[in-house]
Amino acid sequence: MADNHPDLQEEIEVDRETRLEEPPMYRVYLINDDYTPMDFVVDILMTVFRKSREDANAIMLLVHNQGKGLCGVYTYEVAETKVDTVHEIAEESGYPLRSIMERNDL
Ligand code: TYC
Repeated sequence: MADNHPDLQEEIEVDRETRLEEPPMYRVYLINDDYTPMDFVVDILMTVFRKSREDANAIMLLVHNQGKGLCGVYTYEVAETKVDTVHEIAEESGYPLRSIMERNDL
């Protein structure tokens, strides 16, 4: 496919070289549930994901209405720590709030 398109081939090669320097990035999402209070989710977004109250509120409503919502994009270790921190704080408080991470280029 790319064999017939020199520009595309070049882009793919440049992309491969770029990947050697840039680590893969991971999208971290919050998942909706019926039990975690909205205020608790807003607090998580402000403390764990460093969002303003306004952004935190908008993301919380998006998750509530659409099932999941993007909280940030991070390197693997940082993303994993965010997910673990959400689960630890939620469990401590007795809420079923879940967070997931997905590789950004998949
Ligand atoms: N759906 C929850 C409620 O109505 C609020 C909520 C939002 C829960 C986002 C989880 O990730 C979540 N209390």
